[in-house]
Amino acid sequence: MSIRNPGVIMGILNVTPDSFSDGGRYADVNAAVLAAEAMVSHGAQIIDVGGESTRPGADRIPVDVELDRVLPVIKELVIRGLYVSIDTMHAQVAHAAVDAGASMINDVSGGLSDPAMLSTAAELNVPIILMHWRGPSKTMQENIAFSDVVQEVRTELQLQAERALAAGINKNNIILDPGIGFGKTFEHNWELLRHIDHLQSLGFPLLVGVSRKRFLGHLLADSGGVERSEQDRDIASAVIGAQLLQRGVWGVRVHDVKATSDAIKGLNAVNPNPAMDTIEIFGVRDYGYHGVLEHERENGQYFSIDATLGISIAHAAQTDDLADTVNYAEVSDAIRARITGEPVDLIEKLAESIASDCLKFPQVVSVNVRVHKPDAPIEGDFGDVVVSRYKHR
Ligand code: PMM
Repeated sequence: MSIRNPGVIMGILNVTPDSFSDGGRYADVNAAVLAAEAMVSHGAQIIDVGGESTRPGADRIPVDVELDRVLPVIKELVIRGLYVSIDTMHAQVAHAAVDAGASMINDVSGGLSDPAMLSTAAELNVPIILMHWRGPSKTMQENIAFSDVVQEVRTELQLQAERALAAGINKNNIILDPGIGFGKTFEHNWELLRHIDHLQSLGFPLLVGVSRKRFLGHLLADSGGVERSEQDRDIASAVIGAQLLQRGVWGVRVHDVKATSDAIKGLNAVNPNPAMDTIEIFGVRDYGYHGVLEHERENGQYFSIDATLGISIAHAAQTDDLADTVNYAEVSDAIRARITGEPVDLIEKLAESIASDCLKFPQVVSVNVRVHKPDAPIEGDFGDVVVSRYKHR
């Protein structure tokens, strides 16, 4: 798991008796482990373990209670090789969780609740999610005041990231989150989701959590105005999550991993070319021995490749760091290696192999490869023959 790779599904594992939507379900360790394994089998790359409820109105709990809830579960998940994040506002819990094998910290207060959180994350040198937060769950839905929610959340997230950097956290370890449902009205949540690109332009990976939140209950209310129950909000959660991923957010935090994975697959199938940034490499040319005819195999010919890589360049555009994008020289080397490598009969097969190689670059989400064979054995006057192959993750 690298935080440079987008398209992450984070599965929620709340081990709290009173959590917002699944509280009490995973009270025993075995049930929690089974639920986590099922989420991973459905496509979750991260399991987010939380021991303190953050639902509106929730009271804080002591550190020792939180530790008793999360540590036994984290240990079991880590033994099974799962990538675990600890959802906590307590630096002490974050520390103990990472000592127990957790790989990431998720702080819904963005480091504002516990003054030791940012320095702890810096010392532990693990990725940290900094969520937009203006105050504790107990009172967060009182006195909500934004005049321009998108701009204000953006500015405050930037400030949170700057504080994290000042505390010594590596910039490559920072993930931001708009904090959907935290101190925001339903309309604020929708505004943030509609303008998610504006938050992405901060140049940090963005995690978004809409799953089962109350604004969806309100959206899906029945004709009498009765809100849809929490457990019955998964379809809307999955569709919104999939669309956010297609728009290039780094990750989504969800309860129903299977529904989200299915929604992404469906969306990618009908819309394989979402409006996204691209890097295009044209005319990578070399000599190869592919073809069905004997003379093609013996004498060889030139092949020329174009590749359009679908990739979000927002992060690299801000950081100016080659590590945040694709090194096109390396892509072109990989393409050349295929042209000059093991001969195959069909350029369809060559296109397929090159497309698969391009998708091995972690930031590449989709690729369109065009294989040109200008010297193909075609009678008469002709210019070129081209086979094009599209593939996505
Ligand atoms: N939401 C909840 C809890 N933790 N963490 C992040 N980073 N982002 C969120 O949106 C978020 C969170 C509340 O939902 P839950 O009670 O269902 O976990």
